[in-house]
Amino acid sequence: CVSAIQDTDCDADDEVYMRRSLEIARKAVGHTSPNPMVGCVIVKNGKIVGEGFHPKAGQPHAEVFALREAGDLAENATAYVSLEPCNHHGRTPPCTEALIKAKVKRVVVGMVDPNPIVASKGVQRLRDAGIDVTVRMEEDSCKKLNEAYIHQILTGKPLLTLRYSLSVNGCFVDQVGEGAADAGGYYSQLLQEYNAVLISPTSSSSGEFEIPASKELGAKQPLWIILPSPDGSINIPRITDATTEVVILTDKEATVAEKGIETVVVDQLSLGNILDYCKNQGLNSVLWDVRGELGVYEELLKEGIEQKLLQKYVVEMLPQWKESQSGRWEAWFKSMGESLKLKSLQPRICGESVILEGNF
Ligand code: AOF
Ligand code: ZN
Repeated sequence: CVSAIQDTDCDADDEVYMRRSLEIARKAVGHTSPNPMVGCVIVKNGKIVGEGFHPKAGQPHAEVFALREAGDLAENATAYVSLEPCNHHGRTPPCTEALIKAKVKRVVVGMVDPNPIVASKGVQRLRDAGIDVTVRMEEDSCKKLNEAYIHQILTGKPLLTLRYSLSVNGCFVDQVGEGAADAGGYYSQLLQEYNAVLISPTSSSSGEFEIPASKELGAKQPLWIILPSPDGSINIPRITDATTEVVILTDKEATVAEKGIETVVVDQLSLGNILDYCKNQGLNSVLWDVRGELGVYEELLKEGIEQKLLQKYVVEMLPQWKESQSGRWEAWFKSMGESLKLKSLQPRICGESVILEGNF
């Protein structure tokens, strides 16, 4: 670990407690946007005396819950926080002041908050108050946890991930890994993590496209954003759960007063406009869930790659053989330019599928 200003002695247990902070921060996965996920652990004489995580924007920060639980035991204790404590009045008061008031002796910070209102000022405030501060503990894991928040703060746009499925002979398929193969699998996990899902059912697939019910996903549902299909028609998937949030985003004057689904009309259905809409809804991350042929979205994909609006991909290869159709993906790839280099391939197996994830 490294101190921002000077090296500070690090305890071997520091990493253990920081990993615990990350573990509890993750309890709020999918719920905190536009805020980050943050966990805090307070340790006194080698024992955890308080823990907390930030549950939702507008609610208290992780440090507040952990200090509440620790009570008087926070005095002379060490606080581990996965993100730099804030030093500003936002929806909630500054955590630096709460830590100072509780008389903690040391604060170990996972990563500096890239939010310009905070950006090292929290660390400075704690040091000015005589608190020993260590920064960048398990920093890579802290950054990974909040990659969508960091991306949104630094670029002003939500993080966008492209998802699609392929057969073993390299053709696009409509399905995602299903049933037992996907039990607790990668797709449900994506729906937990992402704040919104972009879908564009075709008229032939809309009846088969069912939005999973909340109970299958745990407490959390992303916002489902329905885009017109490439032929311009707007097709509504089956929605079995009345609590599912769904919106239709279109550039045609709203002809769809579909089953009471909210319809938002934008000037032009560019990826930039779609992401701006998501950002204005306070969303940090968006999953573009493509079923079937990717090539039909050529314009949006070009924009996504050229304007650097697409950050990540998740590709699933299913144990299926599919007759190849026109518009095969090689043609699409050529149109994107062969120089497109993909990074950080992380293959894994989920049920019967192979999942490839990486960055554009
Ligand atoms: C922390 N601990 O648990 C979180 C922090 O509007 P507010 O008051 O919720 O402030 C939001 C900002 O505070 C957010 O953009 C980020 O910079 C920081 N989040 N800070 O000390 C926390 N969630
Ligand atoms: Zn705070």
